[in-house]
Amino acid sequence: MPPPHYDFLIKLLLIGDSGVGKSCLLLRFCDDAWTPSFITTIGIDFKIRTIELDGKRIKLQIWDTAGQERFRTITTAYYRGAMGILLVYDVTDERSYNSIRTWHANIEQHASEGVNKILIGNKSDWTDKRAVTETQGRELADELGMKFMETSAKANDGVEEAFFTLARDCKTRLIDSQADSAVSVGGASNADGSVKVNQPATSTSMGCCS
Ligand SMILES: Nc1nc2c(ncn2[C@@H]2O[C@H](COP(=O)(O)OP(=O)(O)OP(=O)(O)O)[C@@H](O)[C@H]2O)c(=O)[nH]1
Ligand SMILES: [Mg+2]
Repeated sequence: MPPPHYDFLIKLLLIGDSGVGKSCLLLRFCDDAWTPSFITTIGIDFKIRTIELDGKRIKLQIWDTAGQERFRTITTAYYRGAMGILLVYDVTDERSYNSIRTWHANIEQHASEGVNKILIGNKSDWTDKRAVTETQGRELADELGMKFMETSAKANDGVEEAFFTLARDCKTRLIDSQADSAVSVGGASNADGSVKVNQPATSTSMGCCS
């Protein structure tokens, strides 16, 4: 079998109210593209982008969920496999900001223990319609124990940083710590020397399936 074109696979998940810009963030990050038209996501979708972190090729499989309530059963099923979650609100829509606590509670209930999270305030370019300040975003993130970043999928502002920050946090938690323990038990890694974390649903380190 030919070797894979990456060292590690990390699964990320985008959640938040409908219309906050989850699909646009994904389109920007994976395809460096932008569309002003709103095509609401039906159920779930995903895109792939391979990035380099600390000299390792990390394949990011990013799941984009539908914000609409009617898809909640389907989308919630994807929480468990996520290693990192982006909780997105729209800085021009206070209601989407107020929903973050509910989204966070859903993560607590359905995602794997210790999953990495980041709070994203999107549409930062839309200054004359802003309804949520950066300080409010930061305070909520602090309260919920998450990192925080404002982004604009439209202006391509902060998008790379947001995904890279979350990917790096996941890598540190899942891969570097596993590599450490593999070394400590005598190098229990793959034949090529890498440690692949691509089965979160069965990994005990993800604390799931109990
Ligand atoms: N001004 C501005 N508009 C944005 C930005 N990101 C997304 N939008 C617009 O917001 C609308 C909704 O974007 P989507 O990415 O489809 O929203 P979503 O969160 O995926 O919505 P669901 O799939 O229904 O959950 C679209 O009309 C986008 O063009 C942004 O950074 N700035
Ligand atoms: Mg969408």
